[in-house]
Amino acid sequence: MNPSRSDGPSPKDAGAPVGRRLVLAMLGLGAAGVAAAPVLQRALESGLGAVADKDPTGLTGLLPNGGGFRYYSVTTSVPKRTAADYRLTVDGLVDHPATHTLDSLKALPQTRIVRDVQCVTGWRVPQTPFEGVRLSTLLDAAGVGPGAKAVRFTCFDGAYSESLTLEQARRDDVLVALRMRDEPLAHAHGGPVRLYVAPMYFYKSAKWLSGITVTDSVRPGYWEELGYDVDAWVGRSNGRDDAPTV
Ligand SMILES: Nc1nc2c(c(=O)[nH]1)N[C@H]1C(S)=C(S)[C@@H](COP(=O)(O)O)O[C@H]1N2
Ligand SMILES: [Mo]
Repeated sequence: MNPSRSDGPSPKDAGAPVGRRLVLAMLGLGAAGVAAAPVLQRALESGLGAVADKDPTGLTGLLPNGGGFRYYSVTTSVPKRTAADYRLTVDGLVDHPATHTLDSLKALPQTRIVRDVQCVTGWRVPQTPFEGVRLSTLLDAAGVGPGAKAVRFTCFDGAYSESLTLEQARRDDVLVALRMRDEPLAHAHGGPVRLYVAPMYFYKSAKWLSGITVTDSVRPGYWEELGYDVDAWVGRSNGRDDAPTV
């Protein structure tokens, strides 16, 4: 890990220099980033949390998340949801609003996709399997109403949000994912259920998914309010070839 490199996801990284210095100092104490990660995690959950709440510094992106992934959360802590208490609501401009449980999602047809994961800050994890229910399946079951143009996603971290146009949301490679790397989706990766938008930068893949709302226009998501592109296609240069060429 190179602590001098600023690879947090936020355009507002410069906003909290004290917090960043403190964390970089802590990272320097560990023999490696991996050793420092629990220290950083504890700091984020206690004192430093005041600085990192909503993580405007992108500090959580310095945390390794295994297998080449970085851990991202815009909140300092996220509640755990199990099969017993997980719920996913589908509402908005639909004929049949629905509430899904983990078991009801598991009972639907599952699709497995293996693609590269690409964070907009530069890191990339090749050929990562994700598996779950096509978002289009849930939208069709709910019956998308007239005037619907977009889909908004909300999360049980209480802060993150994302959006897609209806056309994007209906793509075959957009999943409500229950599994990653052929295992149940771990909490750190947004489990038990996250969105997985294969052809776009990973910030589109909202973790800890709790709400799908069909809307009449695209409402920019959390990072998009802070300057990220709403249309987050990963370019052909990154080895994907199915994004629109417009
Ligand atoms: N709820 C939520 N989802 C999120 C984020 C987040 O901060 N909160 N960060 C996004 C970004 S920028 C990335 S790169 C990935 C990171 O996923 P990972 O923690 O599984 O590596 O989650 C995306 N989804
Ligand atoms: Mo990211």
